[in-house]
Amino acid sequence: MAGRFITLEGGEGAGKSTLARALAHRLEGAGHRVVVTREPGGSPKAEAIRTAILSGRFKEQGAFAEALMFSAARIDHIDSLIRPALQRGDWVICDRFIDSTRVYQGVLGAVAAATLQELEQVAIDGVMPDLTLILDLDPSIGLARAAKRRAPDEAVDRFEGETLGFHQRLREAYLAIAVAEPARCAVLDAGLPPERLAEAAWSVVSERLTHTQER
Ligand code: Z5A
Repeated sequence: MAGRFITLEGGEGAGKSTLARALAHRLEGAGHRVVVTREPGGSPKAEAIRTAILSGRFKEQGAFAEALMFSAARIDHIDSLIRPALQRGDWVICDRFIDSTRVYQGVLGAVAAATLQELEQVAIDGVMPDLTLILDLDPSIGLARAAKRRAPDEAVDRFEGETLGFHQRLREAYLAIAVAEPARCAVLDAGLPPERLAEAAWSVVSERLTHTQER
C-alpha cells in the first residue's frame, strides 16, 4: 500500500496518545497527510464496542470473548478507516493494535497464542504495521500518570483496575515482542519528558520509514 502504518504500544499512561499527536505534527510538517486513530475504536462501530469492553461488561465471559470483541472492532476499523487511508497514501498512526491483543488477551488472559494468531490474520487481512513503537515504562509511573489525569468522580477502567503484578507482566510481554520482531518494533524509554520522547520516536521513524516515501 502507498501509505505508512505506525502503531504505538505500551502500558497504561505510557504516553501513547501524547506521542501520537507529536509524531503527527512532525510528519505533517514534513509534508505528509496523517490520520491519527486508536484501538479499540477509531470508527463509529468500533467506538461502540470500545465503550462496551472498557465498561468491563465482558470480563466475566473471559479473555477469549474479549479477544473476539477487540477483533470485531479491529475489522471494522481497518475496513472503514485504516485501509482506505493507506491506499490513499496517508500515514496512519494508531494508538494500540495487534500487540495489545497478543499481550492483554494472550499473555495475560492466557488465550492460546496459536488461536490468537489465526484470529489476528483474519482480523488484519494483510494490514500489518510498518513500524511499532513500544513505549517502555515502569508501570507504577504509568498508573500514577493515569490516576492523576482521572477526574475525581471517574471510575478506573477494566484494565487500569488490575494489579501492579499484571502491569509488570504486561511490560515484560511487550519487551519480548520487541525482541522477537526487531525489524518491525523499536523500544522507546517512555520515562523521558514528552519532547525528548517525541524526538527519539522521530529519529526511529526517519531512519526506518521516511526514506521510503519522500513526497
Ligand atoms: N486492549 C486490549 O486488552 N486488547 C486490545 O486488543 C486492545 C486494547 C486494542 C484501552 O485503554 C485498553 O484496551 C487498554 C488495553 C486494552 N487498557 N489498558 N490499560 P485506553 O485506550 O483507555 O488506555 P491506554 O491505551 O492505556 O491509554 P492511556 O491510559 O490514555 O495512556 P496513554 O495514551 O499511553 O498516555 P497519554 O494519554 O498520552 O498520557 C497519560 C498522562 O501522562 C497524561 O496526563 C499526559 O499528559 C502524561 N504524559 C504523557 N506523556 C508523558 C511523558 N513522556 N512524561 C510525563 N508525562 C506524560
